[in-house]
Amino acid sequence: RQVQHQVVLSHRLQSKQAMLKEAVRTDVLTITPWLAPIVWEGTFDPQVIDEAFKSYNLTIATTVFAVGKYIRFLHDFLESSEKYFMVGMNVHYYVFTDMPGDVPGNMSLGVGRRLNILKVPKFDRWQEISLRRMELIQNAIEEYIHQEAHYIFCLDVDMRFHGRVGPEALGKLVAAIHPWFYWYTHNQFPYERRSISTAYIPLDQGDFYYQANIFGGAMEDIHRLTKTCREHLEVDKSVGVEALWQEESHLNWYLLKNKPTKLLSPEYVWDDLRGPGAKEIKLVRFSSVIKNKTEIREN
Ligand code: 5GW
Ligand code: MN
Repeated sequence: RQVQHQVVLSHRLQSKQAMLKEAVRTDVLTITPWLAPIVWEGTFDPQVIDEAFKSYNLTIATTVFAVGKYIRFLHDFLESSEKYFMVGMNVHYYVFTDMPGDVPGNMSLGVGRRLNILKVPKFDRWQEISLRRMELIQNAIEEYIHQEAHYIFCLDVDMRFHGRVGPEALGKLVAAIHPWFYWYTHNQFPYERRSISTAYIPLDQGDFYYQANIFGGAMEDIHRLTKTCREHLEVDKSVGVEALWQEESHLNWYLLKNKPTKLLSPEYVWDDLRGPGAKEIKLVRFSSVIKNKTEIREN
């Protein structure tokens, strides 16, 4: 006993990994039943992560839609992203907008970071945007993003970064746990429950409820995800069905059938409407700003 204890102690002093063991979270789930890590503050060492990724010199593509009045969110989104998102890495933003002239031109971007503007039509119906987002991302991956980046993240624009989102978030297929539903059981998740929809998930199935505000991964994986969701959105449209939470419902279907290799805790997709309250949230990294939905969604 005594000897063993000493071995453990000296090992702890020598190894950073062993020290991390001390910090591992016990108040939340940190690994899925299929052995994908769930990233929470305290489950990784930011310096070790940064060091580990440095030599790969990775490029991360980041898509964000700013159509119509949503262009007003872009400045704060980009400004906060430059402060906290994949700092020290190459980041290529792809801003999809109907108003290229209104994209803030005075943003100063870090070394290795670029902003590309892609013009899209102004959609008449708001349903159109959720229908077209997956398609436009799929096409952009096929046309140029696939050669320009190793990983891709797809983000909502009505968001702001408040804390580090670094390479600890990288993986083959990455999704974030919705900040409103993480204590719910799968039968309570707002999945699409009508079997007529391609996003249908029966009451007895489900792992997590993911929020569509942030998802990402390796290029081929996100290409397949956007292609499948786009096809399903179109099939639904052709029979006059719209899933409960549009592309989020289809994303949840896809991730049930194709398990993500890494999950981001709600630290990575918080909602300002929830306030800072929850004690398991040690650090809000990225969160939805409060918006007047009625005002911003009228043409
Ligand atoms: C407009 C009307 C209804 C719903 C969405 C839109 C809309 C969304 C739009 O007019 N312009 C636009 O650029 N978007 C993009 O879709 C933004 O990137 C936005 O962050 C994303 C998702 O729409 P949200 O943020 O309104 O959805 P929630 O579920 O986060 O509130
Ligand atoms: Mn949003």
